[in-house]
Amino acid sequence: MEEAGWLRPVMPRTGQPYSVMMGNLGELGWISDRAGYRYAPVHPATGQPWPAMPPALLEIWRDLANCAAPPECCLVNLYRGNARMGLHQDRDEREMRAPVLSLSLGDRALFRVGGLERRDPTRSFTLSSGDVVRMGGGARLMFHGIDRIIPASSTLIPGGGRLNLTLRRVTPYP
Ligand code: MD3
Ligand code: FE
Repeated sequence: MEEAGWLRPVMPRTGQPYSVMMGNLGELGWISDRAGYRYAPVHPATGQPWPAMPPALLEIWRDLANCAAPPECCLVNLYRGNARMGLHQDRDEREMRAPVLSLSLGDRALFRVGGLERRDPTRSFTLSSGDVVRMGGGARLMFHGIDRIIPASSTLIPGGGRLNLTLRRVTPYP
């Protein structure tokens, strides 16, 4: 993951930094800057392509995604300390028939899922190391977020924290 080039993106317009560090693997990486959110084939700071998608991740997608096309992006989020992710939808992908598959590693997280509207009621779950979440079909556009990480709840990651790997298909397939 070192080559994935950790960056702490900033939010569109405000330039407010995220508390999560991000990196990408695969053909396309998800990035956020003052101009907006988008998928880009190269790292914004270095201009270099993202590292290739590891075969092990393609295999997990093949086994669990139930999708006719391979993923193009693995967004890697690193949560340390008080990092969190506000309630949002994943809607920058152009292929909404494909699910989003998320793998959790390291410290446990309090995960919140709502409905298709921001104001819908939410439910909370704990995500533990090794958990895989598949959001497809009617769940693909549900609002979701990470309220907090439970510190030192795993020893998997050197230095502590939580890694979330999110596999996504971005471009339409036939
Ligand atoms: C529910 N990541 O990168 S993963 C993200 O743990 C993101 O880092 C969180 O939300 C994390 O966009 C949550 C679980 C997840 C991923 C995608 C979803 C839940 C989802 C898409 C729709 C609904
Ligand atoms: Fe998300």
